[in-house]
Amino acid sequence: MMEGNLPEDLANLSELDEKSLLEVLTGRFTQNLIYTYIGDILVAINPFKYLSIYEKAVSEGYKCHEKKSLPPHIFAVADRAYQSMLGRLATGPKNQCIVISGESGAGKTESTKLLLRHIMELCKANSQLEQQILQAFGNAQTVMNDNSSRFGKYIQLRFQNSSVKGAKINEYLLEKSRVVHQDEGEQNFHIFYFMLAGISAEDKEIYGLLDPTRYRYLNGRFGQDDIVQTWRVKYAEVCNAMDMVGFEEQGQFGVQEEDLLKSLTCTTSMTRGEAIQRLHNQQQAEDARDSIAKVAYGRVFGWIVSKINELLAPKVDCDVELNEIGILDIFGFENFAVNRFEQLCINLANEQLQFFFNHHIFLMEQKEYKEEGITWDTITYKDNKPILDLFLTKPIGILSLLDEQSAFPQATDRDFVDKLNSKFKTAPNFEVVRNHTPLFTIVHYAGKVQYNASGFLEKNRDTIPANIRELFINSVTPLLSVLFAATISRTGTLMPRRAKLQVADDNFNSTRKQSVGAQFKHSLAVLMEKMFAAGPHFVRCIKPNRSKQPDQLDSKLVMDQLRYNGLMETIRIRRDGFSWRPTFREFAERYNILLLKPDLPMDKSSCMSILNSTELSGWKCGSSRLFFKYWHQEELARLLETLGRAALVIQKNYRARICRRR
Ligand code: AD9
Ligand code: MG
Repeated sequence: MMEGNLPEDLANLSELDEKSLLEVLTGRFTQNLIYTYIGDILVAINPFKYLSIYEKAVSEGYKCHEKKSLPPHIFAVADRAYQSMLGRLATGPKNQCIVISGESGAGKTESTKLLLRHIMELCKANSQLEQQILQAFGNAQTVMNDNSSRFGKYIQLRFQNSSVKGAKINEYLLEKSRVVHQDEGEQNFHIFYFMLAGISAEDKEIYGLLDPTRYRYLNGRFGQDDIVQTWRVKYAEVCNAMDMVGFEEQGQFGVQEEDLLKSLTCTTSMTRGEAIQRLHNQQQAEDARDSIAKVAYGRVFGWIVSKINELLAPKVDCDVELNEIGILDIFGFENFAVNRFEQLCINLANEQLQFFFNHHIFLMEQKEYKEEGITWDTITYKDNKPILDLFLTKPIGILSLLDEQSAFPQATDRDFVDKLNSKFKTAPNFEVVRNHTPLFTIVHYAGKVQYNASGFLEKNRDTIPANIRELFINSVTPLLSVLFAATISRTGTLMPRRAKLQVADDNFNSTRKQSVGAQFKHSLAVLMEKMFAAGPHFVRCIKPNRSKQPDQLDSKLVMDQLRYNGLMETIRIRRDGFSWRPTFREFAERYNILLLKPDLPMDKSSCMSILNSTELSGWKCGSSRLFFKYWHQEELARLLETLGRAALVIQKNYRARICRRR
């Protein structure tokens, strides 16, 4: 379908160059057509304004529809994932994953919400409440996005046949440091502002809360009246959502004042069985204060996620087979004035996603053309594997070197950067920065980022001083006590703390655990394994301008994103390539019904008979599998449907005849 001369599917562009690509996207954007396909991939440009395309009447249309019959839409992606999970569309795995990528502020979280909403409508369930709670605690205003996700999440929706039975949320790497420090133009997590604006005078008294401008963690700043009013409403909404979801009031967070004071002002260390207390200097006391705040917030967030997971857990017999649609919404690629350990992890996650995309779209596909003897002009793409290796290779990747340095109590961030410089000075994606501050640069797929390594070792270790842990365990607030006596597993459930290794260090009496980098690397690997086993759907979000304004498209900014996303190459491969490649067996099993011969052998000749009985053209045959364009799937689905309808008519007529005879 065409809108003027603006194709809805870029794979139909007759002239393929950057200029015409940009022209089409810009033209569509100015007409509020923010969605465009590249074959089965959806490109979404953030409109930064309300559009009526999400209203109920519209979403109704995108239920079990054929892709070509309606304009491109995020609802169509949801519908496609759902139909694929039910095995209605094509051969392939039942489990599906929807991967949403794009830089910070490009619209990933909004897309996630819309996908969830539509899938819930498709299976006639409802639930957006969990999202509201998580966003209040896990999102914050940054210079790039007023509602930036400061954690990554993979939402797994679990289905029994066509109905949703439950869900599970995996969270990744909450940016805890934001609790105690925010750079210029940034804020703390939303919940602090909502709470201070919305809490009743009575509760304020009970919790001993002060005037918001007196809090160092809010940089002594609060909002103007109108925004405070919005926060007040949000607070009521979050409280309401928590009630509805089933959170019980947990009472006041409380620890013994005297113990708190002690853990803030001195370290206790064990030397030859004797407890020795040493007074902190001011810096140490401030660090202790910050680490208490970070650790408490992190634990509470983990607890909220685990609580939500308990509430959302599927309530089915354990032998029931559940299928899954996963939606991945992580923090987008970031490049700030100062980039810290958090940015390094965030950008690594984005590298991993880009690799996942490349692997599916370019690598696998072209490998199969070669193996199966299909004539093909190779499309080159920007392979980011070397950057991933730079981070992840053992034992000399950036994360391994960081762990190595973190294990030395005396090592400094400078030592870490010196190590990087000496190992990677000739690596193509690494640049040495000669500076007094420990800086280094990585050339990411999405651009160069300079990192400031100050604080890297500490953040990677993320140790809780033992006296602080004790303090929380002895807390009079049952929740805090439970959170610190137990540990929250990576899957989000509370587990008893495993045997710990006590570090007998005179200065730092703490428990040793896996580093943050190692944990993150592990959870990324688990996630990737899950995603590689599922049928993927891609949404590529594009940010039209940096000023978060509607109706403005900065051509250079958009072009940069199209380039580093590899969208030109994607269009080429979707235009010329074959994105659906079932084996002979997979194809014959599913479509032999078209010949009305269910007992056909599952081989090449049966496939040929089936295909020759249709009017499908443009497909190819390899040595063990067939090669189809993305739209062939829908044509075949339509043939099956016509056949199904015909069968129903025959059945009905047959029954009517029998009845008449009786
Ligand atoms: V980050 O990596 O979490 O910092 P996201 O998640 O990519 O980022 P987000 O979805 O939060 O970005 O979008 C940023 C803002 O753009 C939202 O708060 C909305 O104000 C706006 N937005 C995004 N998508 C839409 C949309 N489809 N319609 C209207 C939108 N506004
Ligand atoms: Mg987000």
